[in-house]
Amino acid sequence: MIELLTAPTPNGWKITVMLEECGLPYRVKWINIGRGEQFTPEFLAVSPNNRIPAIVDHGPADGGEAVSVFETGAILVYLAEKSGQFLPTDVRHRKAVLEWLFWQVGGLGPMLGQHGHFKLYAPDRIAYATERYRTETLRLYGVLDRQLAQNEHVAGADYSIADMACFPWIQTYRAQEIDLPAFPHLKRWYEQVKQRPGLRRGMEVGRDRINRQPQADAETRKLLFGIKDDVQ
Ligand SMILES: N[C@@H](CCC(=O)N[C@@H](CS)C(=O)NCC(=O)O)C(=O)O
Repeated sequence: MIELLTAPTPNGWKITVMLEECGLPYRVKWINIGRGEQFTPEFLAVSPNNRIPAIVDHGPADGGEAVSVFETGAILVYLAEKSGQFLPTDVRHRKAVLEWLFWQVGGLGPMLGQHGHFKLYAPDRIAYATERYRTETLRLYGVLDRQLAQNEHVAGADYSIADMACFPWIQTYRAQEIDLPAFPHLKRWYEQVKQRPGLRRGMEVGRDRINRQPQADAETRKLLFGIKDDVQ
């Protein structure tokens, strides 16, 4: 059994999508990041970077004691290897999936995260920061659009953990005020993979728990954004 420590956010949904797609049994332990549960010693023992998601595999392949994994890229690779799905084993296709997976965790996620932060949550509107991250977001959309003009899926012909890493972030396009139809190949892919039953189930996990206004609460602002309201 896989124990998933998570919250309903794009990074969390990468893993619920993979767990639904690959069919490994799992149970969810919710971590309320707006209340600081990512800083408890129990959570830090499995996720020392105090970020969700993380997993604990209580039935690892070697039959030994439970294995914990943090960082979505590492979790996706771990689950792909455990289930034997969504990460090809031949050298060329495997390296393509890893390239796009690392591109997502090192670029698409962090840049869209910063764009969303300055656009939606920052206490002051800082035009330079918003514009800088918007420009980078649009550049990354363009990179993905060109890749999907040549390939059915993010890392080539087959659906893989690279698609699962990208989808929950692209799904934020409305909040980020990105014109998806301006990226026709990306839009084609988005509409196509959105039909997958496993992906749909994974994206539904925790929907009723979403905090749509994290900036509205002083304690959450302090915990998530480091904003201390008493300091000017
Ligand atoms: N690089 C990390 C990013 C994870 C991440 O940023 N998680 C956010 C939620 S989407 C989080 O846990 N935030 C809690 C905090 O900032 O204290 C990964 O890919 O796992």
